[in-house]
Amino acid sequence: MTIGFGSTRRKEDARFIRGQGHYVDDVQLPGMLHGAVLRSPVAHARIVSIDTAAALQHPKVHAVITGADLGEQAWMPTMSADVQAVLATDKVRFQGQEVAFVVADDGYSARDALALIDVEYDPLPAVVDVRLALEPDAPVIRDDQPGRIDNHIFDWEAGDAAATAAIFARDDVVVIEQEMQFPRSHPAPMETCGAVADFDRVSEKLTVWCTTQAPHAHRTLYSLVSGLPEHRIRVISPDVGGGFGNKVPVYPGYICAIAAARMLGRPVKWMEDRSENLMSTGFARDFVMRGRMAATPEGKLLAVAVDVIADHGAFNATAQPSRYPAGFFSVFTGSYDVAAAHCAVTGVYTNKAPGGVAYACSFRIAEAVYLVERCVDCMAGELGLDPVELRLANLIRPDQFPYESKTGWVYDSGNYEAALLKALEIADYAGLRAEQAEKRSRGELMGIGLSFFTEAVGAGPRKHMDMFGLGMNDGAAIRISPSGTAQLSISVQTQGQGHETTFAQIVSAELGIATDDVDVIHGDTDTTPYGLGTYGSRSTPVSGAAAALAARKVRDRARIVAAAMLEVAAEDLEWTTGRWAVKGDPSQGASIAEIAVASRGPIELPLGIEAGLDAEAVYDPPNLTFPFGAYICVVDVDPGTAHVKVRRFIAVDDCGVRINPMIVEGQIHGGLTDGVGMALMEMIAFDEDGNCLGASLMDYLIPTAVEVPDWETGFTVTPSPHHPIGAKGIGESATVGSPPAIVNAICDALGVRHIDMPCTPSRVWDAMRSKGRPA
Ligand code: MCN
Ligand code: CUM
Repeated sequence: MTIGFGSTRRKEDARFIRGQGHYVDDVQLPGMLHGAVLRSPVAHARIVSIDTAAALQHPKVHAVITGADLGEQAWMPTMSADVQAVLATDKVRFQGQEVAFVVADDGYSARDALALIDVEYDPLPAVVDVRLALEPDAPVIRDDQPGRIDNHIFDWEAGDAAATAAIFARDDVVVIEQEMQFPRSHPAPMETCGAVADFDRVSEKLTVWCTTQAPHAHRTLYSLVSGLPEHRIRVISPDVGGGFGNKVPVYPGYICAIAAARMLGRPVKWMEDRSENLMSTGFARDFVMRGRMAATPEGKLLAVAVDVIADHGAFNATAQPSRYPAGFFSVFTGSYDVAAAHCAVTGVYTNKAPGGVAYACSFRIAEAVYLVERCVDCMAGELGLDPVELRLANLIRPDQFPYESKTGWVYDSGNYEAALLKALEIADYAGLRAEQAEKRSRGELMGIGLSFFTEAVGAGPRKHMDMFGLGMNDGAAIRISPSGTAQLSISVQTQGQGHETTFAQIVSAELGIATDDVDVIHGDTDTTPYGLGTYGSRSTPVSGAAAALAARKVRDRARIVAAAMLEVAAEDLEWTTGRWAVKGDPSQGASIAEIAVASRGPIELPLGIEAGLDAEAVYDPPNLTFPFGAYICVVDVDPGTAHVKVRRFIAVDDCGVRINPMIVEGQIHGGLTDGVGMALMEMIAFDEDGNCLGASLMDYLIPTAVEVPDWETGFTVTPSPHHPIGAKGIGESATVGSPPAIVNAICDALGVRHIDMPCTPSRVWDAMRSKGRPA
């Protein structure tokens, strides 16, 4: 029996390792039909006509739905104040865009019938390069918007432009400038996206099983799109085979399944295949950044500035809740105490799939950390300082917390130097530099790279964010059975993070009952309290806080009941894990289980006290939590093939109080692996006509166990001062923090200033050639 925090085994694995997980594609309903999406083969074209007659003749086809059939519902609102086509009516705007939806008896027939739909396209030139998209003669992609004459979406800035410019203008500062790209990448979860929609014509209730990280938020959007009242929509997110941000947005396929189920009066299932997922669903990153940094010649960082061109694809469907069009990018001053900072971000339409935040990004912090950590290394090179030395001299000091950044974020707590020193010690940094010097003398290319990151997770305070005007609070409800076991329902949705275990541990720690005696209910809007879902590593910071607060309410109620049981005043009782006992006489007391039965049993409860111990809480976060970490990467570059081997990777993370250190470790291992993918191999590439070149996992490479080292991890614990249990999020830290460490290591190995991700052998080869290698 285990109680409270610690590395207990994951409850959910009992079903997963037996193959008993239950995913959307496992849902089978009587009379269920199957849908398939016809997608555009071209990136940009006017639709002249769509002829569905032959497809409708297919003996197993029940319906062929086009944008015209959807009427007003052919467009849906996005989370970034834009609209997105559910099914294209006027034009197609990216390769893979949804054009029609076929419903048939089975999935094979539905896909066969797609080939029978005859669409006449009038091709238009495609806009692929985001830098050319703003040229005056660029074709206008979003001519559905009245009066639009270009591809510009937004300009957004943060920080103090004048103060920053004044520092750059000083003649006693050293300035570096570096252009860099964070390429378009893909979360590529194991399970692709899909939905089963079922509409009961009698009760007018819609049930949607769907691959979503945010069931309640999706319900709100389905209500907006379908016109059905929210209480008549039930969204069930069963087991989800990985999300990584891919399953935050609402996709046209979901809406089509819902529309078809309502039209036909039968359940409709839609599951996309791997290529569809890679071509059309929410991408990540795609930032072209020009960073500048100013420092004194002695190495005091003074200012950082960045201009960004953000490629948002054909619709601005960035699924993030902040009031800022570039999400949390304005944390780009990172972990350093600078005097001034400024960023300017321009969002642009191109003929590519929509998206923008996904892949464990913390809403653009991945881009922000990459920018600042690459700039710090460029500056170290410029000043002739060791990158460790420059960082140690400029990290925010422990006595500066809570620290207000130059762009207005208030970092809750931190002890940065301790984390960095710990990483240096695990790595034996001095030893590594000695080894490198020796290898260099033999012509071997070994590199050592550092990064230090600060994350901002737990969206979030109303000051900075909302979703469709809804504040980002999350509920938790606890029901205590008469025998003292508990069911906790939560609004967030696990996709592999282990919530069934860690949320049970939170209740267990608060009430002193065994983790096995707490079951977690999630992923069903009919049985869980409202809340906005799992992304931006917000489950622990927000929903975890709600669970702890609900448990504390249970404890408070238990105290009153215990006082009645023991015939003492409530104030005379004290809590020792699991029990209310009389102060000074611990033998006189009652456990939660004893109190639970008494609360429904024969004793007389004080006036106004309800039977049972059930309680609910809603948590409205006063601030984000700011986890951080220090990473060190060691690479060897093969001088003959330019292949990069990540030989060692040391990660010291601080996410405050850790509920389940084993799960935290697992999150870090996964995130570091993502980082290797992004740094070395992942990129969604397009040819000049806008054809997606990475529509299969043969072309879009993701890392495997072969490409990654045995991770070496360490930790420090700096609790969050405002979180009920002092925990900060961890789910995205390693993905956000690791890419710059790897690129910094490669640059260090080659002696070059910069190389863009992904650092493929051909790019590394070119960089080697620029340094006169091979000799
Ligand atoms: N945890 C803990 N102690 C802490 C912080 C977290 O024990 N101090 C535990 C949590 O209780 C939870 C897990 O670690 O079980 C991750 O918690 P948290 O940091 O709150 O993140 P979320 O649960 O909100 O997960 C979201 C995050 C995001 S945004 C992406 S993207 C990502 C990630 O999680 N997607 C994942 N990790 C993933 N891991 C898996 N297996 N699959 C995904 O799709
Ligand atoms: Cu940015 S990917 Mo996660 O927030 O689901």
